[in-house]
Amino acid sequence: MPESIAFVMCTEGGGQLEQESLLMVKSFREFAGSFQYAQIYSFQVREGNDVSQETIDKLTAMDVKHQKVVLNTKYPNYPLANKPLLCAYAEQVIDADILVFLDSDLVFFSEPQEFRLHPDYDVGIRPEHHKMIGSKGAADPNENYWMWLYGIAGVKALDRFVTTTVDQQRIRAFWNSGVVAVRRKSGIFTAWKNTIEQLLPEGAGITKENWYYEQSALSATICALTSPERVFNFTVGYNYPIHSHNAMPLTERLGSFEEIVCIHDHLFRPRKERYRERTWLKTLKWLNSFNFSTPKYQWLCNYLHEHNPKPTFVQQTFEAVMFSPVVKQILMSRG
Ligand SMILES: [Mn+2]
Repeated sequence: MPESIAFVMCTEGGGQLEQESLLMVKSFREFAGSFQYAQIYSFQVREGNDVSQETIDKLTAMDVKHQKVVLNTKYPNYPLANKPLLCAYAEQVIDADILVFLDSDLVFFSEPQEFRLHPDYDVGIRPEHHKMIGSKGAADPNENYWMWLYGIAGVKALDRFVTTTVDQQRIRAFWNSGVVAVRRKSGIFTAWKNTIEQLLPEGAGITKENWYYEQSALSATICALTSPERVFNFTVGYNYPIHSHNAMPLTERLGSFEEIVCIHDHLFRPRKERYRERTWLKTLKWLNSFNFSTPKYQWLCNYLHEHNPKPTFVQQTFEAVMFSPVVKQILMSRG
């Protein structure tokens, strides 16, 4: 019998997350092939920022089971804790062999076959895109943090490294938590919760220092619970950092949405300067060596056009200049 698989996501109101969740699910139901009808669970895990009834109705219409379960009581001002707390809960209550956590800011374009983890693997994941707080080893300024974290998570073997997908740095295993598949019985999600609860003092708010705790805690937890050969590295089309497409080495770059399984980016995030071009349009218009004429590219553009405010006159004028072939050429060649 094939192993059962369920998908888990987090939805909150009060920002872009609702819109992101709706697009993610819409694209999943449209393009995820044999997973198209798979069970998707959405949770709101903090008080406040309730998901609107309109969004709940839309999620329900797409066969998503949405629930409010207040799990994040210790860190009401640290939204990133939602993820490990929710994943641990899902691991306890959802009866499936494989659980896949999906960030809301993903868009799917084809069947994510690699989510069906081979029995040889306990977890499927992608390396982080950029080094950021990562450590290259003993001489790295971030090394102290990782040694402290390893002590908390119980990491014994210190020889686990990955190469970041965009800036290509060899660093201590640091994976991106936007797309994570786990074999439920391995207990990785529950252990992740334990790690973050030891790392983060109750009541902590988000700071520059603790911004990556959630993701590094997952990485250390995976290192503590698995041997290297039990971790499956998803191929490049998974969790594709579309905003960094132009900065990626050619070996990691893909040329169209037809080749990509899912992209990862905040396409609904507004720019601070509202008179400037729209974020999503800039992301999608400036992709180097990318096929803009495929049906999937059109599908995404149409969806975003429809679900974003109409451009103001100033934006429209600005965009006409920014995205004109000549200006685009000049700006893109400067990176
Ligand atoms: Mn994300």
